[in-house]
Amino acid sequence: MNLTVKVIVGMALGIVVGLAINFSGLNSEGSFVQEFVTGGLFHVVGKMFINALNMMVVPLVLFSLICGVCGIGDIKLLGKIGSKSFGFYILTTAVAIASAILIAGGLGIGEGMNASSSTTFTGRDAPPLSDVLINIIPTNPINAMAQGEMLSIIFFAILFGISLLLVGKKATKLIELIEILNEAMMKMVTIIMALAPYAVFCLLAKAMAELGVELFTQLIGYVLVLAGVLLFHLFVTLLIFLKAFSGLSPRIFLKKIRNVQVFAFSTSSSNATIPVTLRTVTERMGVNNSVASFTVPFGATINMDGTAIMQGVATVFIANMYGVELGIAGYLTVIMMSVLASIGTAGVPGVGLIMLSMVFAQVGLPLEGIGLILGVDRLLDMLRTAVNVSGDAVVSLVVAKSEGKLDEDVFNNENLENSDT
Ligand code: DAS
Repeated sequence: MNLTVKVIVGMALGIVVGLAINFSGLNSEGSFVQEFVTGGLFHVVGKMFINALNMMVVPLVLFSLICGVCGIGDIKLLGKIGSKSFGFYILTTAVAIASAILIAGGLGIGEGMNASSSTTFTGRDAPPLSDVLINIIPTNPINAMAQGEMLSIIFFAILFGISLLLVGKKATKLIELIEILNEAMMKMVTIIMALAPYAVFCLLAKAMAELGVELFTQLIGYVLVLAGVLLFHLFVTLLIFLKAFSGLSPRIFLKKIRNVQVFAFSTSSSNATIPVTLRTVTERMGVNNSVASFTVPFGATINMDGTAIMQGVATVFIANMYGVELGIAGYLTVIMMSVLASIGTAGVPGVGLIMLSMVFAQVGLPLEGIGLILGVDRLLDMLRTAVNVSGDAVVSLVVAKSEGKLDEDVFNNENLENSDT
């Protein structure tokens, strides 16, 4: 049984057991069930899993980002193609998360639950944006890593990666070592995510026992709003962006990108989809390999519109659930953190959730809130990964067109089948 199915089973069992405990009244304050089951076993297992996710944030971002920057290969590549694709990737991700926060905030998902009344979490005020910007540059990078100050870690990792590129050939061995460390971190994520079904069961059973059927309906609202914003970004925002910046046909794009989206959906991994994305944008869409060979792997590392959308919707949902008032400054911090988090997020299953704990920590939201959405995250990871890779393909087309490296006859040839299909 693959992990996705196991997580769905864990989620379903957790909901059923939690609601049964809630309806039976067994979870009353001081009862055996409340003391040793929901507040005991389920709380401990769930908390240990959330800690394990949080444990991965610093090493994953540090090594993934240094590898992403060093993967550029040649500092000169950071020239026109590099800066254009970086700019477009950041733009689409920022638009993605801003639309997510506006739509989710406008719909008020998670409001009225006041989960903090049955738990001990209280949000802390988000730091002023000026402090956030000043603290991007760490006075002590090691201390920043020890304290989990992610903006400082991201700044240091990008600067360190660029510095390694400037060192040149002498740095090859160190870059190879960091690539190995990055691969080890992703294997560690895979090990941790293998425990997700059990953690999902415990976290959802505890939450449902405490908050009852209303949490269930709130979770359905979260899933529907998140799926809606993801589809809005995929079929509206990205297509408007494609038409506006390249003049290419959105209809033909959607027809040709479908096999890539299906592969990304089934693997939940942008990295695993790179070969399929590369073949599709070059063979079926006419992007010259000199552009695609940079923009596609670069996008798989730093561009995650779907992940940023999840982080925006989840932040609104959990802030409302726990009655934490983030305010404009708080949400601007969330937008910046999510854009930066998506830069530091490797394209493997479940990392978006790990980065979410970084966003929550930055604005003072309770990490335990992740436990409420963990159960449905695996399913949503499939959809948001399909959105991530679609964004990579759109920016590859826009950059290739602007560089005169797009064969439009190939793009417009609707009969061109791909070796993948
Ligand atoms: N599954 C990640 C990817 O490969 C995205 C995520 O976890 O949010 O893009």
